[in-house]
Amino acid sequence: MNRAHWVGILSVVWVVTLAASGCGDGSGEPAPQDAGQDMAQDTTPDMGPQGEQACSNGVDDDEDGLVDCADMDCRQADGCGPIIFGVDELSQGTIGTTPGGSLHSVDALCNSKANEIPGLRGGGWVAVFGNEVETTKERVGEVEGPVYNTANEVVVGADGNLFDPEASLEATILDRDQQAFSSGTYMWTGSNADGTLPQGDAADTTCSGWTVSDSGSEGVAGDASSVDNWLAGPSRACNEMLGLYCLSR
Ligand SMILES: [Ca+2]
Ligand SMILES: [Ca+2]
Repeated sequence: MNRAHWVGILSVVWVVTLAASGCGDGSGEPAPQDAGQDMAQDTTPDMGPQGEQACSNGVDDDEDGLVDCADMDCRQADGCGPIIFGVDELSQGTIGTTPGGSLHSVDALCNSKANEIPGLRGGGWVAVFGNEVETTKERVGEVEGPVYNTANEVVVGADGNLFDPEASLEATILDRDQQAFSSGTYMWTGSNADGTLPQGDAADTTCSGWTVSDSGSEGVAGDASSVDNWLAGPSRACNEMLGLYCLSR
């Protein structure tokens, strides 16, 4: 076998090896000069992993400038604090439907609304909302900060409490599309700023326990555009279509 034969055989072996590795096109044409370089680049890891890999390691894993809970990737991760959002124009004052009844159907509504937000999951959401059977705070429980809005902005700081009547929110509560509510958008709450039930007749504070939708009755609502009156805003007529705040627990 002469030298020309050996060169021919080695060339065939080289092309077949490249084709088997997925790098050549298998056409028998010589692979481009930079084929080996491209293969090396394909197997080089990206600069950072996809998304924040660990939400409590103090490291910006994906190098996007946002560490742990501050990174949107960590929304709803264990230890990253609850999220609150608002949904407007959901119901007249008849949310409770049953006199003195449970408000769990309202929580189910929050769970279904949360499921519609990309990146969030339903399950464990509660409406920030109360009646004479269960006050808002009894239903929702203690909510220590940090609490985040849907844009992952801190609404209640790490040292704060959602039901602190003296404190303003650090950022407004947003809708499911991370947009602020316009002035004059209200959410039914039936709550004082500290989560307790407002004083007075239920017909004037909770649309009679959230069972009536007449213009002569009223329910306490929060001003969704406000950082101060977001929970305990003005009473609104029970025939208005207002929304709810939903909180992940
Ligand atoms: Ca990050
Ligand atoms: Ca991290």
